[in-house]
Amino acid sequence: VTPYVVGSKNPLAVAINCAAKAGEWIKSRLGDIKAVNEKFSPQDLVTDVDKGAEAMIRKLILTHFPSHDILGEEGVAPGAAASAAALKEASSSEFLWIIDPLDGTTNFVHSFPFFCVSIALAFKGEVIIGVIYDPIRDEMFVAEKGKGSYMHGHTNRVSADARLEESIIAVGFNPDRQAASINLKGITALSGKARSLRAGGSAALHLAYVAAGRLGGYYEVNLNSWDTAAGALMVAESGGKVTDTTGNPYHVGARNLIVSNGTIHQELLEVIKAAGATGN
Ligand code: 2AM
Ligand code: CA
Ligand code: CA
Ligand code: CA
Repeated sequence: VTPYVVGSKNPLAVAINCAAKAGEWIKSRLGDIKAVNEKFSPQDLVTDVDKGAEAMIRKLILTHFPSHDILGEEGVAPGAAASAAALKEASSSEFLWIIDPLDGTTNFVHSFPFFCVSIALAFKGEVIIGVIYDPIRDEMFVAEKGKGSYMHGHTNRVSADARLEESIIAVGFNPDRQAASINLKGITALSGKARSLRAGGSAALHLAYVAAGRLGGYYEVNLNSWDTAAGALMVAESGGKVTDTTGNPYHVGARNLIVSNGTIHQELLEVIKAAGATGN
């Protein structure tokens, strides 16, 4: 018996249902945003759709699991980082849902079709379920600890790229100014080494794409747990590797990540270290 199945309620079904419902609603609001606000800067936006999607997901989760805790991006003070300490504080029960109702808000605001809903469930601090839904392509990426990673019935496997020079690596243009300059150093170093780089603007979707073998890896500093929790499990369950930028194993409080198919992981770590772009 899996420890997280409470009575007849299945948290994976709830996670998928939440992601599908929120995703469909987000898609219906594309080009119909009522309010766009800047959190700290013109690079850091929040809309009524981010808030509405989070409210929808919270309500659905609590209907099924009233005793569970929920950490969502729009439920914390703007700029508050989901550090390991903050996560511990947010979680008084054994179950903590970690949600990003809309990852890729800037894309959504500009009708650039690359954004997703990310929902993870952690049990005693360890992520056991991860769901990432792209409503534009109707792609539902699902991972369960120890049981694999799937997309619409297909098992996800990371890419077979043998070397960094055969890989497409995703990177991020983080809205935080200090983080952006560190990321740029990493990006510069990677640009000569990888086959090509992509910056899609959604951390969670980058992780799902590494899990699905569409990207060889992903590097970004200054992420939050709601960006990474679902996707990190997904990459691991697809046979890939997720560490912090210095090579330590992933945990939900990790802010600076290197993610890969496993084979090219050491190469990525070395490039980022040599560039002084670990962010640590
Ligand atoms: P968001 O769309 O949920 O805000 C873009 O490079 C990525 O950075 C997105 O996943 C985006 O998530 C995230 N992001 C946006 N603002 C951020 C911030 N202030 N700090 C860290 N990450 C952020
Ligand atoms: Ca945001
Ligand atoms: Ca995010
Ligand atoms: Ca978000």
